[in-house]
Amino acid sequence: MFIYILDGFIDVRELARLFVYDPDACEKFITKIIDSVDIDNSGTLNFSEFLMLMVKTEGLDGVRAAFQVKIKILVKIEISV
Ligand SMILES: [Ca+2]
Repeated sequence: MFIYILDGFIDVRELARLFVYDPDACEKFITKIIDSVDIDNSGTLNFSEFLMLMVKTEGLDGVRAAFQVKIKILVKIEISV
């Protein structure tokens, strides 16, 4: 599999295309991401490690916003029951 980088950059679509044609590359990429926050070296993410990953990728404000949306959904579900 070859990727032709004409402009010197890889965008999301090109990276996604690589992963469609090369699932092993996708798995290696995701493994590196998980390993970067897998503190107990379990190969899986517990909730604390997942939060660290979210903070790394979304920042504290992004995590806060994600949980606020979740809380609003839960409140709506609870009110509607
Ligand atoms: Ca872990």
